[in-house]
Amino acid sequence: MRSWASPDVPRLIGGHSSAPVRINDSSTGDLVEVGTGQTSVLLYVCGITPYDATHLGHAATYLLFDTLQRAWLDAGKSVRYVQNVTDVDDPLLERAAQTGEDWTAIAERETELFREDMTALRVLAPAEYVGAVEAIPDIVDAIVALRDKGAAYDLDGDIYFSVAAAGGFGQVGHLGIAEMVRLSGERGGDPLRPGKKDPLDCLLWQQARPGEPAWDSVLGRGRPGWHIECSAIAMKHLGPTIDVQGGGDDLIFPHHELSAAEAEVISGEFPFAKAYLHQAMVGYAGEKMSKSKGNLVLVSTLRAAGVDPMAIRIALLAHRHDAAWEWFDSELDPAVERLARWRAAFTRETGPTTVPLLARLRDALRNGLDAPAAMNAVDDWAANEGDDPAAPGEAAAAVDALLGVV
Ligand code: 5CA
Ligand code: ZN
Repeated sequence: MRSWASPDVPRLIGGHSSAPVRINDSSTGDLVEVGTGQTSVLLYVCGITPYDATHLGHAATYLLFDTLQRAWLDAGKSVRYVQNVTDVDDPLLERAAQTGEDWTAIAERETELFREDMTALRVLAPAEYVGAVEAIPDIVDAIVALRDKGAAYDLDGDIYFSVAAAGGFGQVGHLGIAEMVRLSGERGGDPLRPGKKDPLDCLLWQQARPGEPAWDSVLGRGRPGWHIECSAIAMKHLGPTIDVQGGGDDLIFPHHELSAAEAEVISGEFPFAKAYLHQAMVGYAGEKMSKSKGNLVLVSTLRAAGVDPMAIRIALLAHRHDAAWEWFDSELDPAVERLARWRAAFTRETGPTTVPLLARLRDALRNGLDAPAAMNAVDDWAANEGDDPAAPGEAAAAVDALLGVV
């Protein structure tokens, strides 16, 4: 699939030599170094299911991984970044059935709108942007590999992954069985289906159902399950193991747990990802912002109303990624004002030296991707006077490179 155009990232002086990049690894709860000692890092982030437009929760998630990449790039690493598009799945087909529209038309339209939103927000693009549909041959290969290893079984024509085959199952979310069963039922699984060997076993291949899209394969005619989509795409484009697997924290279980388990059985290597990074859920009007609940604030609506995408970016980055937060419409005005203050400071004749600013930006980002703390450093620099004529340009470049705001 076509990706979108990445913004340029200015190179800053002094980044490479200093401190490691640390993130909050959700699988251990620890602040862990990622990419230390490596010149190149591998990142897989779960993409959208394109049945509705990008809301601020999605945007917050993709901005988190944008911030991680900026921290890595500043540390002198090259990043190999892959993202998927779940362009065939139940929610998309259900939406098509409700509206009478063709499911492929919905997927194409909403994916294009997502690209436009990401471009406007200056989010770094994946090198490989891969749709589930185009990945079906790779997904089928992955399922065959699982079957060859005795980790898959047939149930009335559908093929299931057997969690019993995965020694590392449970190591992403560390949840109890009852909690996993509950979440699986809420998030696209079928724990109660009779005949499964374990309630947590998940669909790998669903045989063709009347009125649904299906593809011919050595597994019979059907369509892929959700978790194996991401395992197969990540392994095909990044290899058997990666540095960071990411998404919103609603994906920790079952999605990332099962994607990792499947990849680990296929490769024989544990863990699939050295670290897991998640964006806590963004709420609105008292509930998780979600396409299915319809309580949405869309990036495209704000853009159409004339809001500067950089103000949206600032408003979202003002929240830490590791605690759930709720969006209030009243947050936009202060973000617009903050952006104006920064821009005025970047276009001054002179300013205070940027040495402390760069140190604070790097310290904040390299220790848990603390964008709010990084933005406070910019506020402080902008509020001070100085006589360095190079400083405004240097500060603008630093804020562009590390926070993506211009
Ligand atoms: N296609 C799958 C992943 S393979 C999917 O979850 N798609 S999605 O469109 O539902 O979500 C896209 C990304 O946004 C996911 O990483 C998801 O965890 C994240 N996300 C969804 N809702 C929110 C929210 N309210 N706050 C923060 N992130 C969210
Ligand atoms: Zn995924």
